[in-house]
Amino acid sequence: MSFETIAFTVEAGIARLTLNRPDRLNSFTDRMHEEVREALTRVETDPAIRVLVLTGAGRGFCAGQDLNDRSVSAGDAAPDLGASVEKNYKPLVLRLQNLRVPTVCAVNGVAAGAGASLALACDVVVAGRSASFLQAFSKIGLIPDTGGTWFLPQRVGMARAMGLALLAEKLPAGKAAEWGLIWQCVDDAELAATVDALATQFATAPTRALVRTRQLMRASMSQDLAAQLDAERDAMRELGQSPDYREGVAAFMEKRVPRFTGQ
Ligand code: T3D
Repeated sequence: MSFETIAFTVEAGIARLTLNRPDRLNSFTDRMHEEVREALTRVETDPAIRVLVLTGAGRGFCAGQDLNDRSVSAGDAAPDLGASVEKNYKPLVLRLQNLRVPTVCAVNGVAAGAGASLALACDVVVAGRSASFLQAFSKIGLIPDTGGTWFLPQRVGMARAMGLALLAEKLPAGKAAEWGLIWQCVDDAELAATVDALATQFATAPTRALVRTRQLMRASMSQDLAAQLDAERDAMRELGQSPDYREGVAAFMEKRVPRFTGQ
């Protein structure tokens, strides 16, 4: 696969997708959306892939939509942003949330606009200390899209979500971790090694169990305890028949490291 706006590699079960337009802080063009879609299709269809790592090239993670592509000159017709969201940003979030493998986001710098929401759509988010999260939307007359209005209140509570969205102030990575917006903030020099260790752990983990866990956690946002207990029962029934469960129990009994296949 050869790409212009992203880098994509697969090695030892780890797919790495790097947004690669550093001069524009990796903001999204239509081309980048197309290439990300293609990479996600590979992740969805290659059974050897056990984890996806998402990051950005250069000093930023992603600054959301490339505003150069949004002509606002007098006399120009207004862009249909709803069409753009429907075609690009909404499917991107849904695909990540439903991906057949766990996702890790390495936030290497500023994550702004849809770029911030994109990071939050991943299962585990680790940020370098110099990174920040910016709900830039209110500065240009928009709302936090790409799931921003869903992720923020759930993670940090309504008061903080509202302040972040309405004031559009940068939230430093350390505070983002303190507030529970992300999993972890590490020193910049440790980001790559921390994410590599996580990716390696996930690449040898019981993938189906991790993905079912993600589904159940998300389902808990919209159903009561009884329904959640039913869903847990169903997942346990399904996973109890999986090769990885057998292997996990066998390895425990034999006091050895399990060799999970992701099945
Ligand atoms: O439109 C649709 O399809 C609907 C969906 C929309 C989703 C969205 O994401 S809307 C929100 C779009 N994003 C923003 O509003 C963020 C805009 N960027 C910024 O506010 C700042 O760049 C940052 C706070 C992210 C970083 O600031 P700073 O000072 O570290 O860097 P900078 O100098 O502003 O940016 C560096 C370069 O990247 C600069 O180019 P230059 O001057 O060196 O040639 C800047 O123009 C460019 N850049 C940054 N963000 C964008 C961008 N170029 C195009 N689009 C961007 N979003």
